[in-house]
Amino acid sequence: MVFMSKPAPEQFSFIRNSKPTPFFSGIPLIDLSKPDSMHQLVKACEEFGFFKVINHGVPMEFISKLESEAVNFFSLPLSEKEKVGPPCPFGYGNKSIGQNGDVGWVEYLLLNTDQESISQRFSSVFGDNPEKFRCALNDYVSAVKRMACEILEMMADGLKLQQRNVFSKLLMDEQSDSVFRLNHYPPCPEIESLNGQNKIGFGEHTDPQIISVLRSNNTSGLQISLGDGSWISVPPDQNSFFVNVGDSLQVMTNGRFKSVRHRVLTNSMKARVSMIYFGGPPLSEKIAPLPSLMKGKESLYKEFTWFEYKRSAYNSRLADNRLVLFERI
Ligand code: GA4
Repeated sequence: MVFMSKPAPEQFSFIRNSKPTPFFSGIPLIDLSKPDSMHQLVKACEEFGFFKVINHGVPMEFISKLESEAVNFFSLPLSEKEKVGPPCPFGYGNKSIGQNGDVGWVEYLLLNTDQESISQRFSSVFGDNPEKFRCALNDYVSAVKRMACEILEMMADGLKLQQRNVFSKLLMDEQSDSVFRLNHYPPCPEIESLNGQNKIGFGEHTDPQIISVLRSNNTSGLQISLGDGSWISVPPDQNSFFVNVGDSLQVMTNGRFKSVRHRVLTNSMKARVSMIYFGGPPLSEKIAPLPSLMKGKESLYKEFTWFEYKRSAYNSRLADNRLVLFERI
């Protein structure tokens, strides 16, 4: 049983949707066991900034252990969960997203990927065995990070970059500013009574980091924007991962890869649980288009450090276009 206090309905956004958006069958599928999929990977990042990954090498055991830890946590009474909130910047959050007034039909845990801080802060809610949660998180994050680095290296190969670790080294750096997020979207039964309008679980946005790797249970909800105002629903697949290009990778590729706008709609029947690794660079890292990708073209962006971009992003509203401030006019 999950406890969420009833929110005021007028706080939430709705999507006018007389017919449910059909599932889109054209989402690029990348088989990591095939080295030649690097070209498909580049095409997917150019066209959608989004793709699905199979044969990913992350043990199913790691995935199910962390999922069950997450489900246990979200099943605790609200008062218990709030002991590890608010998420400033890490911890439990409920409906409120970020610091600037965004809300969604979601509760979540935001964590840094530095394992030390986790065990101390979470011992109160993980009872006599906070180690179990810490281990599940550590196994999962290490395996997903490895996969993210492999994908980034395949991208570099596909882009014919000399240094195949040009992107992955930013995640591998000890100072990498990566974030991990566990989301729980409780079923939202009011859906029926709102004339076909869906309540927003997590509002539309792009991710500021380099790459995001998402795994969810088999409940639908994720949608990606095609950039022309239309949204497509991503069929859930609990055995695969979904990968997004983030704003920083869009900048490093001088706009060739697209940071995809995405959102999550609520489901009337089933809870959705997702876990997302956001791979970010060290705070002091300078982010700018790679010279070899400019091919005589002008840089579309001003150079910035990840610290500067992150500060600006965290001062923005979820749906804002955060890169505009860093575009060259
Ligand atoms: C989007 C990607 C990640 O979930 C996140 C989010 C962060 C938060 O939830 O605190 C932000 C959002 C995300 C971008 C704009 C700001 C900051 C909420 C928000 C309104 C953890 C991140 O790094 O940026």
